[in-house]
Formats: sequence, structure tokens, C-alpha cells
Amino acid sequence: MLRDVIISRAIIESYFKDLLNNLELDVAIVGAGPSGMVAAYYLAKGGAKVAIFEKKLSIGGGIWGGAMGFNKIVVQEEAKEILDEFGIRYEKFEEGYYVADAIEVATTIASKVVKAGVKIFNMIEVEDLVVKNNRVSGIVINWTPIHMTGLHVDPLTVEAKYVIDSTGHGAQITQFLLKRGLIERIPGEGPMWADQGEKLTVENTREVYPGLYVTGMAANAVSGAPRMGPIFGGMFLSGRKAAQEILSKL
Ligand code: 48H
Ligand code: FE2
Repeated sequence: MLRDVIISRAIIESYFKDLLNNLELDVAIVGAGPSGMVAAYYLAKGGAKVAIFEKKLSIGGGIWGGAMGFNKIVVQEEAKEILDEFGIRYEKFEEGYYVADAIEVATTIASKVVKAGVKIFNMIEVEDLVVKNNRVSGIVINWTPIHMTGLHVDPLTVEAKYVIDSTGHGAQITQFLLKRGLIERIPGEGPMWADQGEKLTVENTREVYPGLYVTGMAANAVSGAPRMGPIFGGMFLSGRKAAQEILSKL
């Protein structure tokens, strides 16, 4: 006979074991979109202790819908090797343009990230940063439903040597520093220009404040670089660059 209470105990004990295991991290990644997940993968492969915190129920960020809901994404020559690394299939459309199924991209990356040892906490929103002695040293987390219902409930804290803002267009995590006057300005992304947007996403992937890296669209927003539309190579290359830089410093 199946006992309901044992099902409950299995979930509670297993979940809280994971949460306790991830309270002290090398890298806390905020946002399970393409750039955050790719960063997590390379960090974990490089031996770092890393977890991703995602406010939504679903992971994948902007991958699922491709462009306008046409669920395909385009990847350029420079980033094709990342699709190969993950074992994602693609078709060559024209020289230098490869097209992949958005659902395969989201599910395959997520699966490889989890199997590389990354714990993804979904339904947890990062609502602030820990900043001590002019360095980001952790994240402040809360249940997404608490934010949605507007309840006044205090958060918990996770310690991390590095935090990555992979929250996409809004650069929500870097915004916390702007609000405190710790950085001067977040110009926001510029109008569409795929070629420049893709190049600059990678260039703008950097430590914006001691202990805080930005990747993907957040990197563009923080630096005022153009958006690029439904081409995802820059997101992948940005995640990999942040991982490599952080690994060299850990
Ligand atoms: C926890 C949070 C919080 C928070 C947000 O938007 P994303 O897919 O991010 P990127 O930068 O990896 O990829 C961008 C890409 O999807 C895209 O939009 C492109 C290429 N656009 C081009 C264009 O021209 O429009 O994912 C960000 C994730 C999401 O899942 C959010 O739910 C999550 O971050 N998130 N998670 N705490 N405070 N804020
Ligand atoms: Fe977008």
C-alpha cells in the first residue's frame, strides 16, 4: 500500500538536502535562459560548485518560442561548436547560418546542465544581492509566489564567490546595484542590429562590479548594445566566456 505521507517525506527531505547543499556556492547564476544555462554547464564541467535560480516554473527563458512563436532558432558559424558540444542537431540554411529546433535546444541544454551536476532551483526569485566591502558575495532569494501575492515575507540568503546576472533584457540583478548607487547607469539595449548585437554581447560579457558578471541580453542592456533578434550564438558564447573567466579566477 502506498503511503501518502512517505511521498511527502521523500520530496521534502530530498529538496531540502539539495537546498542546504547549495547555500554556499562558487557561482550563483540568476536566470535559466540560454546564456545562464550554458555558463552553468561550462562552470560545472570545470569543477565549480554552481546552481541556477529561476523565478519561473519553466526553464529555458526566451528559447522556447524561437521568433514570433515559430520555434526555430538561428546560430552562426562561431557558435556552432557549442551546439556540437551539447549534441544538438541543426541544419545548414546558408553558409554561416544554422537553424535548430527551439524545443530540442531548450530540453537538451537543460538536460546536459542538470547531468553536469548543476542544481536548478525553479520558482525561486532573486530579489536582492549581498554586497560587503564593495564586493557582491551572494544572492537574496524568495519564493516567486510570495512576490506575486505581494506578501511581506523576508527572504533567505545564498553565499557565492561570484554571481552571474543572466536575467535577460531587464538585467534585473544589476538593477539592484543601480538602485543603491553602486553603479552609475544601465542604458538598456539599443535597437535591432543582429551583426553588432551578437559581437557586442560577447564583448560586453564581463564583471560589471566586483563579484558580479553579466551575460546574454543583460550584458547588452548594461552596456547599451543593440538587440539581435532570434539568433542565439551570442547567448551561448557569452555564457561560455563568463564561465571561462570565472574558472580562471576561482
Ligand atoms: C530569478 C529571473 C529573475 C530573477 C529574470 O531572457 P533569457 O532567455 O536570457 P538570456 O540573456 O540568456 O537570453 C536572451 C534570449 O532569450 C533573448 O531574449 C534574445 C536573444 N533576444 C533578442 C531580442 O532581440 O529580443 O532568460 C532570463 C531568465 C528567464 O527565465 C527569467 O524568468 C529569469 O531569467 N529571471 N530568475 N530571479 N530576479 N529575473
Ligand atoms: Fe529577446
